[in-house]
Amino acid sequence: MDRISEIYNAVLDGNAPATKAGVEAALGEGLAPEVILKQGLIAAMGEVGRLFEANEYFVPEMLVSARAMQGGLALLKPLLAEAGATPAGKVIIGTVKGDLHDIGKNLVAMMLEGSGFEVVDLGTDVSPDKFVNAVVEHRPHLIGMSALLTTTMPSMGATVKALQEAGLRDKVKVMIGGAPVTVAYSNQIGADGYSPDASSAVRLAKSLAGADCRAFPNLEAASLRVPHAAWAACGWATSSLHRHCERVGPQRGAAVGVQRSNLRVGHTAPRLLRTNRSP
Ligand code: B1M
Repeated sequence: MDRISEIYNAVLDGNAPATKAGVEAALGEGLAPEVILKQGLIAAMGEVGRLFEANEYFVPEMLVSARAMQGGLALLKPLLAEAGATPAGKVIIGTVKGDLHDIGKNLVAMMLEGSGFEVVDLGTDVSPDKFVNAVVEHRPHLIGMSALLTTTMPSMGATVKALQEAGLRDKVKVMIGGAPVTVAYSNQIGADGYSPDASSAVRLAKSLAGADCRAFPNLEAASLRVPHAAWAACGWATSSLHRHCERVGPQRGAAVGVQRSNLRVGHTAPRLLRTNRSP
């Protein structure tokens, strides 16, 4: 088995020592850090996400894989920084004010990191002001907020408002998640998207961070008008779709093979996302 496959399998198995040893050996053999990252760690975390969505992996498996990946990533980070590798995007993430639950947020952060994002984790009990200050300081593509308590969810809305008041709302995308959070709530507070779990959070973050219509390049605007319920069922805030449609405009003839009737079926939309995304 070649070194990259060894690393890939070690992450899939959640085997942290083997992941670390594989990365060390690969570096010793002169493999480029970016190749190890993309073909080993990131590819494996993509597969972990797929297995999670197929109900073959559950939260514990995803956690151990993410931890294994982080061990390997820690070895690569300084080398990637030296080589000036471009991250998929920068995300600021935190659990909102008054809320100390961080297991889900940490998992989302690890999955994002495993997908090539630079993640600034503000921790728990993060106030709207702290999010705003972090946006000023770090200039991220995205803010990710997590809430596990119904009583702390309003802090998500307060943060969106604080971003507006600071004149920063247009400069950063906002995604939210956590057990009590819903797509309806995301729409209500004007967030750009909601995702129900860590693996779909990665997909959402990639699309939002693209900021250039990468999410729906091949869907004609007319199709997008039909399936909002379907997209919403898959965790997309319809407000963000509306904004997106306005930007994209009609892209005629591009929805090759896409049946509008398919779009009414809840989970067809993410598949379209994958198949239609630009490389
Ligand atoms: Co708390 N707690 N807790 N708790 N706790 C819940 C959330 C609760 C549902 C339990 C219950 O009553 N059945 C309940 C909330 C009720 C409600 O508001 N509706 C509750 C309560 C009431 C409380 C306290 C108020 C209890 C008390 O003191 N009286 C208190 C509050 C403290 C505070 O935050 N101020 C409290 C305290 C705690 C502990 C400290 C003991 C501990 C937290 C430890 C920690 O996080 N470090 C804890 C725990 C562990 C839980 C439960 C049991 C598990 C939460 C968890 O980690 N789930 C929880 C009951 C439950 O959920 N069964 C409960 C696993 C995790 C992987 O899932 O966090 O949902 P989750 O994350 C998922 C998705 O939601 C999503 O992806 C993740 C991975 O798939 N996701 C995102 C999460 N964030 C996302 C962000 C995104 C996208 C997706 O984009 C940015």
